[in-house]
Amino acid sequence: MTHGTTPTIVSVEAILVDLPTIRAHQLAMATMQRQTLVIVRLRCSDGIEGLGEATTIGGLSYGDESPEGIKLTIDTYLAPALANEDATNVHAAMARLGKVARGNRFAKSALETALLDAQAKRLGVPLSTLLGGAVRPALPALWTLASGDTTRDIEEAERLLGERRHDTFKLKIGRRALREDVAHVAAIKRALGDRARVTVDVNQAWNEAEAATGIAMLEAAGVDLIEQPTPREQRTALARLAARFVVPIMADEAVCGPEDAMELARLGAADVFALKIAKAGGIFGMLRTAAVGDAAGIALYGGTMLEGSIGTIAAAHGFCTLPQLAWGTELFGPLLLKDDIVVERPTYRDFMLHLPRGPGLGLALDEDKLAHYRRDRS
Ligand code: MUC
Ligand code: MG
Repeated sequence: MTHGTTPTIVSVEAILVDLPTIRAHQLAMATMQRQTLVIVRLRCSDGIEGLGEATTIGGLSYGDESPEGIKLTIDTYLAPALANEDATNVHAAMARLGKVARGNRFAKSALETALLDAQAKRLGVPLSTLLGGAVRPALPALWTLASGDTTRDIEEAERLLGERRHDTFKLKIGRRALREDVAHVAAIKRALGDRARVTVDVNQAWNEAEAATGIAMLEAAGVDLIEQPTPREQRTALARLAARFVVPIMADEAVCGPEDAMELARLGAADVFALKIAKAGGIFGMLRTAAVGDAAGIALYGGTMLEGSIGTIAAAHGFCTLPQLAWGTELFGPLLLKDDIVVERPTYRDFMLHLPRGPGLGLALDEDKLAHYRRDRS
């Protein structure tokens, strides 16, 4: 409930935006030729507008929420619940959304970002300041090699190393036969040597026996980190693999919020947690997940759903406040997109993503680009 001149939420718009990628991006579960962003514009009675983003990978092939479903959920259930509510109280607004909708973490994350962006703009501070302050002004950001071709991936890595843009490369495997995948990774690691770290993401594609074989070979090839080798539900399999190998095992799909983090920590199922604001239902859920990881002595990593600039910078404001972030981030989403819908694209230099310094997210929409790329353009 609101009092006196407290700014209220006037409207919430969810917009589907289709952006082309710079090249095909091949993952175990999908090949992306474009990315669909769900952009949220939250307008307040004091004229302030907050932006948010919910983005997933390959329709419904990665998570439980699709872009179209996220828009429907926001339009039908979440936006009406926020109408005329206090725009300055993010926790109260999110609690209200928790009452009208279970789950739907991606949609809720976009709305939480928009509320935080608006409130930080209102206070005239960067979003990270509203969260308590950044402990690092920039974040290490890796790049994912996923063209589907080993030679092309090596050329891409060499170019990005030369430009001092990325010095860690994540390879998406689990799509081809295990030995083919391992040969691909080993060839890239051999070519890059000690000049770059190489990690792999299997996106749940292996069973436990395949994973045991694959991880042994990847460890021998010098791979630095193995992400989500087995299905997310199979936590004890992940625990056995984590106990068996020296190379760190990272949970991604298996760890969404703090409850998952507790259970994985109890089982000793992961050495590293991949944090994502979308999986956790927002920045605050991500911070709570991180706190469980901290308490359990689990290293942290800033993950992505391959969001565009708005979702990426929202995550960056959260990640830069974490006490530890031992494995850096993969916040390269905007670089995978050919074009953008913000006026000033995020800055990547010296292997880092540098945070904008303006109030809120520090981003402004490019209205012409938005009009051009929105799915419902007339
Ligand atoms: C994932 O599963 O980690 C992150 C980078 C990338 O290429 O895909 C993702 C999603
Ligand atoms: Mg992953």
